[in-house]
Amino acid sequence: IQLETDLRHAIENGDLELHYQPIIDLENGNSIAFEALTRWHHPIHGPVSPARFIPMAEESGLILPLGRWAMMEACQQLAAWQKSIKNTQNIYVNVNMSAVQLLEDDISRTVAHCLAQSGIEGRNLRLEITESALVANPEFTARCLHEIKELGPTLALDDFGTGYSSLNYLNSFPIDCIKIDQSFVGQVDRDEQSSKIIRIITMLADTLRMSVVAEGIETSEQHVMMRSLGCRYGQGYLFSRPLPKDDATAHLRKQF
Ligand code: G
Ligand code: G
Ligand code: MN
Ligand code: NA
Repeated sequence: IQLETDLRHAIENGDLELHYQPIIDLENGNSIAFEALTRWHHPIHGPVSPARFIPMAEESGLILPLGRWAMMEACQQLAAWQKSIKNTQNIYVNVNMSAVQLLEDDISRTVAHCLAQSGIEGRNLRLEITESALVANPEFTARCLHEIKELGPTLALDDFGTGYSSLNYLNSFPIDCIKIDQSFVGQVDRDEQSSKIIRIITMLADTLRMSVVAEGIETSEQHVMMRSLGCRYGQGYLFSRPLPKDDATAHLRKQF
């Protein structure tokens, strides 16, 4: 409860920070996007893991102000990069969006506000949702997602393969990209079952005209395997950890 109060203050005082993990085109090694990940450095306890404070924020409702802050911050950072670094107009930023935000925030209004304030184009924002977010209230969620898409952003299904959604669901939502969960990627060079599942996911994505991102690539063996299984994009410690914004800026400048 104290931690919850502290998180509320951190949001109000601007004590949260975003780190940015590059998403790589596995064919040429170029960064095509950054996933924004919220970081909290507690004044007493030091860094608190999002695996701890995100669920707490979801239960307490703090995810609404936290989520609005993260989306605005990510959009403004992208706007700053596009202004200061040439030829970055196609770089986009991924922001994680919790089911609670979909159900309880006026999410398309939040998205429209972030785009208007930052000046970035809708197509340069990608929102990541999990399968479980689709299951809670499918009709309402589908409507929200279509409203968001009308503003220009694209949608990625995060942690794919770990949730409960049926394949049937994939087609009922306007999803542009599937992110294969790192639990499959971590096994791909050791376990034939994982590589078969990954192959099926990439074929499915091709059929549905979605792109595929492999999460959690840590070794060059995994990189090679994911490419050969039909996965075009990836992220993971092999390429880069999530970077503080100045390091992400330096990373971009090296490429452009
Ligand atoms: O960055 P890290 O792997 O520690 O993140 C752990 C979890 O927290 C991941 O599932 C990630 O999606 C989630 N997460 C990190 N930042 C945010 C955020 O800003 N909003 C939401 N909803 N989830 C986040
Ligand atoms: O659930 P989501 O995919 O949003 O979570 C992303 C999380 O995965 C972040 O916390 C990020 O720090 C973590 N992550 C990113 N790359 C790697 C990796 O190569 N290995 C591991 N173990 N975690 C990673
Ligand atoms: Mn994610
Ligand atoms: Na994920």
